[in-house]
Amino acid sequence: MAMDKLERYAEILDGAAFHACATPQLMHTDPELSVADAYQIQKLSVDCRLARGERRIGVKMGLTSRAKMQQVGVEEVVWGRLTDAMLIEEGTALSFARFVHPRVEPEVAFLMKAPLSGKVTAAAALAAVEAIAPAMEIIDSRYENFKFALSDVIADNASASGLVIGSWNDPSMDFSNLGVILEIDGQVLEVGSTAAILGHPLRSLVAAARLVAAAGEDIAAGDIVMAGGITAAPNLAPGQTIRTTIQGIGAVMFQVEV
Ligand code: OOG
Ligand code: MG
Repeated sequence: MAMDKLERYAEILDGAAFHACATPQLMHTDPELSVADAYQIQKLSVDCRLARGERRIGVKMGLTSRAKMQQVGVEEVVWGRLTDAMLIEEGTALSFARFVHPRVEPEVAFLMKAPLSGKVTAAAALAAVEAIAPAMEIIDSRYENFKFALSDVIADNASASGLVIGSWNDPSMDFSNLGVILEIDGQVLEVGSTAAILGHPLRSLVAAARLVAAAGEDIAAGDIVMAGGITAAPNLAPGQTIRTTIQGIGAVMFQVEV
């Protein structure tokens, strides 16, 4: 696809995120939009954020669990880019107005102490991890009705919008199969296990190293890597208090302003 068209799509998606205003799916006008073009659009749209002064802080993996794939009807693992503007301080109240139609996902976050790139083993991936934390991602598709196909969601930076990270833990514990609870206003809405993430959250990190390298970039020391949603993602609404608890590694919470 010609560069000017990729740039135009990137600007449309960046504008939709910036103004919290939904836009039609790219694949409605361009049914042939390839995955490679979609990742180019993603990069160009995140470049718009960087040009406004945002800083890259890591990457997110998406659609790494059955529950997530089934919820959105896309059966491929995807990745996206995270910036500091997406970071939400634990325990803070966030304004609903900055989102189009946000959803929340219980996740595991990795903090990297060494770079990771290309085809790596799970042991090598683990050796590059400084710490793991319970986390939540706020996803907010920029497409109307939260509907998209594979290339759409890739171009839209895998719906990346916000992330909240709890306390960091030593990664030497076995975190392959920890119980996960997502509560909204004290009611348990979703339960799951870290094993829902490709069988083991480390597999998501292995996949991240490969996919990010394929795009000519690296996971760096100090980066955050979000491993992907463990359960289906419920809708957020004003006034809610959201908490995710992961067995053995702690809890993380935030509120949505009334
Ligand atoms: C795509 C992003 C999915 C995850 O953790 O699976 C994702 C979406 O559902 O909008 O972030
Ligand atoms: Mg996610």
